[in-house]
Amino acid sequence: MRSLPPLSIFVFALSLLIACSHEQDATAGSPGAVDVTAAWARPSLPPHENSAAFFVVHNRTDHAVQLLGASTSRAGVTELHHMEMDGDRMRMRRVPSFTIPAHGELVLEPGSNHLMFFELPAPWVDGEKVDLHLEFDSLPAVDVLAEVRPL
Ligand SMILES: [Cu+2]
Repeated sequence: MRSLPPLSIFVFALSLLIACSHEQDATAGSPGAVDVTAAWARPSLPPHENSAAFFVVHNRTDHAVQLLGASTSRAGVTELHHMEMDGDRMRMRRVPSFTIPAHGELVLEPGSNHLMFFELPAPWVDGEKVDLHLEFDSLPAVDVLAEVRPL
């Protein structure tokens, strides 16, 4: 039986390392029961500096999952918001959680569900990335990076 030459062991180890670091690609979220994709945020707007973030949560489990809360190092306050038409006005309200159905997805997008940020220590500008920490009821938290771009 032939043993592997050291180089191929090295290449194999390297490919494992690359696979692992790829899985930790923050913009794609952690692989597993819940995936977060397409995360982005709008630039903050003066004079009341605030912002909003949007993404899609995919639930790969057999049970409904609740998104209970979120935070970022870039804002003092993060809230879950829902926006809807009230007559001819758009109205925004805070909600305690979002539900991601079993084998379903939750879409956060402008004019609907979103994360809302207040008390920003510095403006959020086009092209930078903002860290988001998402907490779920029955699963480990997920960290993603949201790219800031215009609405
Ligand atoms: Cu809002």
